[in-house]
Amino acid sequence: RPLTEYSTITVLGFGLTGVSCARYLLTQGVRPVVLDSRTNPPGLTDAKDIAAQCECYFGPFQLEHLLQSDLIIVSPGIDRRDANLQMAADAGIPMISDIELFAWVVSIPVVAVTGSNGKSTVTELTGHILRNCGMKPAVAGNIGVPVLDYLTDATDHDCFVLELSSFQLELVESLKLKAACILNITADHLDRYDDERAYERAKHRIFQHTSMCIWNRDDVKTKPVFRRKGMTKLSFGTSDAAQGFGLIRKPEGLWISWQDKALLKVASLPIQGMHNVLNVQAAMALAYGLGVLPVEAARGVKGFKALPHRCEPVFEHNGTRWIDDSKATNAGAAIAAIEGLRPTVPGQLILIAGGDAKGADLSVLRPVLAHVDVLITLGRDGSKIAELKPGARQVQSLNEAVAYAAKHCKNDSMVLLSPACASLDMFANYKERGMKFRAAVEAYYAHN
Ligand code: UMA
Ligand code: ADP
Repeated sequence: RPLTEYSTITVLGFGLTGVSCARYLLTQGVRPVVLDSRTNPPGLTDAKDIAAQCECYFGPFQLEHLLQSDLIIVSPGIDRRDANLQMAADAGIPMISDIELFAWVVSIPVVAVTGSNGKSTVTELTGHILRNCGMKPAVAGNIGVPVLDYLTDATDHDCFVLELSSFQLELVESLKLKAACILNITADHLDRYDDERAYERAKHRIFQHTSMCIWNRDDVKTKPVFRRKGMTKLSFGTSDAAQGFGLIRKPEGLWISWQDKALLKVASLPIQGMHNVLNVQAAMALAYGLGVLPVEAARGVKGFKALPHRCEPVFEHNGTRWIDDSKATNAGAAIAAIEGLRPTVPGQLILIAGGDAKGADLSVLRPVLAHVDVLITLGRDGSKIAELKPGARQVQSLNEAVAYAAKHCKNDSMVLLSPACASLDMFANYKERGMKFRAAVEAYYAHN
């Protein structure tokens, strides 16, 4: 149904997604109604020109505005369990995400990745591989560039690589993907889901209409649960595998394999840790879904740089490395960082963790905390992590955490900020947390 045939399209939320939806609809000759439950949403400052062309209502959602709509485009940050949204859904008003709207109009091949951790790394790495193999990918989605922005800009691309969150996938019905990957599923966002199964189901929606379903043999929760005509499955993991991507040991070390043949030496990878080995396999698998042979993709990995705030070295003093892993916003990410980095630290491993746990059970951290020498916690749920290790130090600020860590590190130690929690209780976002960490370390050593 052409968009102009809807009488009222409502855009819910006026952040990055809402602004991109409104902008796109305006280019299609549709003047949307825009609602945001905050009186001064980000779009009002960042996209005044768009706001001026829409019918806007800011402040708590009014049911009458929702019921007047015949299509509602919901931003991912808005919980669909909101009572007004439930009533609109009960009234039969269709609700979609910006990704679904994109699916209605996109005309070039699309691949996508979801998972609890590693999505941004795999999305960027897939884009990097494809560019090195002569393609022109548009890299978009949860990574920070709304997908519709690429449809309004006159840009020259031959495929899309999308990072999709569970929130975006909840409201996707018809997205056809050449290949899609679920990297891993560990508990996250339990403040938005009734239970872990609901979160898993949202992730599995990525396989609905996918030609090549890519999953992780080390995490059975990622395995596609149904069969469909024309669908193929491809796996990756740390085991040796006759099909798909795996790992094989040679006298000179570990290699990533493809169909049992050594393809790429792990020691030559530009990103470290076993979690990143899996990320490289997943990115090569997605590129394969677009026709890039693994042997070409392996060459294309070269030159990729770790993204900021993901196990990023930010300072070194007397042989002690300070690592910013602020993007570790759930326990699974922090576990991967600790397990991946511990073998590289001859001295003490000092961990700074804590923040907003988003309702997650943090006790899953207990086994890896045994490999941490000094634990420093902060933030709303810091005490829940401190309880898991005798002798943990609870502090009030990042500056205090840095000063305590600096006093306790000896030569060849590592101080790792890998919070296992979201940042929103103390910072604007994980980027601000990471930048303030780096600034605090630099300031400490400038004065001591
Ligand atoms: N809003 C309401 N009521 C609410 C909640 C939000 O009106 O109850 C409004 C806010 O006032 C704000 C707007 O909705 O004006 C914000 O919308 P949003 O929270 O959906 O965020 P966007 O700015 O549209 O950014 C979203 C993603 N944000 C979330 O999913 C929370 C961005 O992912 C994504 O990059 C962007 O779309 C482009 O696709 C961020 C994220 O934190 C990075 N994602 C989560 C994660 O990675 O864990 C899922
Ligand atoms: P996402 O976009 O899913 O949040 P990122 O690539 O931004 O993923 O990485 C977030 C955090 O997750 C990083 O701090 C990193 O330590 C951890 N991580 C990255 N890849 C993986 C993986 N494959 N498995 C577990 N943890 C990972």
